[in-house]
Amino acid sequence: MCRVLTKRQAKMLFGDQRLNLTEPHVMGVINVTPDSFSDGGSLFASQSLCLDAAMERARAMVAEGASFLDIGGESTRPGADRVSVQQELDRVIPVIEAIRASLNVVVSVDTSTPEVMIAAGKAGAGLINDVRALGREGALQAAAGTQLPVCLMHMQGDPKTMQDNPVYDSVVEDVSLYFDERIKQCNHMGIPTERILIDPGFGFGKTLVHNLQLLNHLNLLINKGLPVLVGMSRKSMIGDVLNKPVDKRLHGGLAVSVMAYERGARIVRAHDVAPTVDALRMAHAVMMSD
Ligand code: 8Y4
Repeated sequence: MCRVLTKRQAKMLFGDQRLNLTEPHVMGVINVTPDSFSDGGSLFASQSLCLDAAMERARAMVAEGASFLDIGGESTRPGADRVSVQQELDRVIPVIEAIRASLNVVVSVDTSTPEVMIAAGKAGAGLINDVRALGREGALQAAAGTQLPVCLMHMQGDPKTMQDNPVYDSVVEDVSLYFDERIKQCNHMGIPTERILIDPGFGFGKTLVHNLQLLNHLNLLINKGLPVLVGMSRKSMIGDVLNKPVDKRLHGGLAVSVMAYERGARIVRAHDVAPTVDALRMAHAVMMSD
């Protein structure tokens, strides 16, 4: 059998929940940003967070088989409004608390803000998901203090300008070397490798070709022996190949999610939980046979 994670790495503790990472897991996306373009801000009523709507979506995603729910209060969309720390806390913390009070799921907090990481940890989050890979001032220390696992995502540049002509020598090699550096920094600041997941960051400072190469050669990141998370759901890499708008990208997203799983990714971040769970369960059944 070809293992992508050692036996010790196969089980990972997310707060108080232990997950078996030899099996595929789906992370459902719950945006609590009024400018979110994936849900048209439907979780909001006049700028103020509608907790009931967020909880309804959370319950549905858990029923559909999500292992994680990713709660984000700061949009990374180019040109999105900057939110204050207090605003991000106000959006995200009540949702984390409500999910923890009523649902059996790992709460992932999608944040780059040290204060939010700390508050989310206290509210019961089980994973810190940072698209800036703990790059903000104080983020490494804050994440280390929570004792939670962290997902380090690769991004070239910043959300405002990252898609203006991104260039790499070799995108796969560059991303791989970036993680080696970040993992060293994390270890130095008290985050052990056993608590780190990595994510190539599809669409974050990458052209279509960069995204396709990263997926095709995902093995090179898998080889580091750390759990790999991927997020391609509804992204432009699907839209650009299929020439379809954001609401018609599900089937393309399922195809690339299965490809990522087959190459060794174990957590798939997705908006459409039920179909993604089915696709990965089917792929898993095939891969377990011999
Ligand atoms: C339609 C809907 C088109 C959403 C694009 C998008 C990732 C992530 C995001 C990812 C990890 C997004 C927070 C971008 N993407 N975290 N976050 N990995 N770990 N765009 O790929 O969903 S937000």
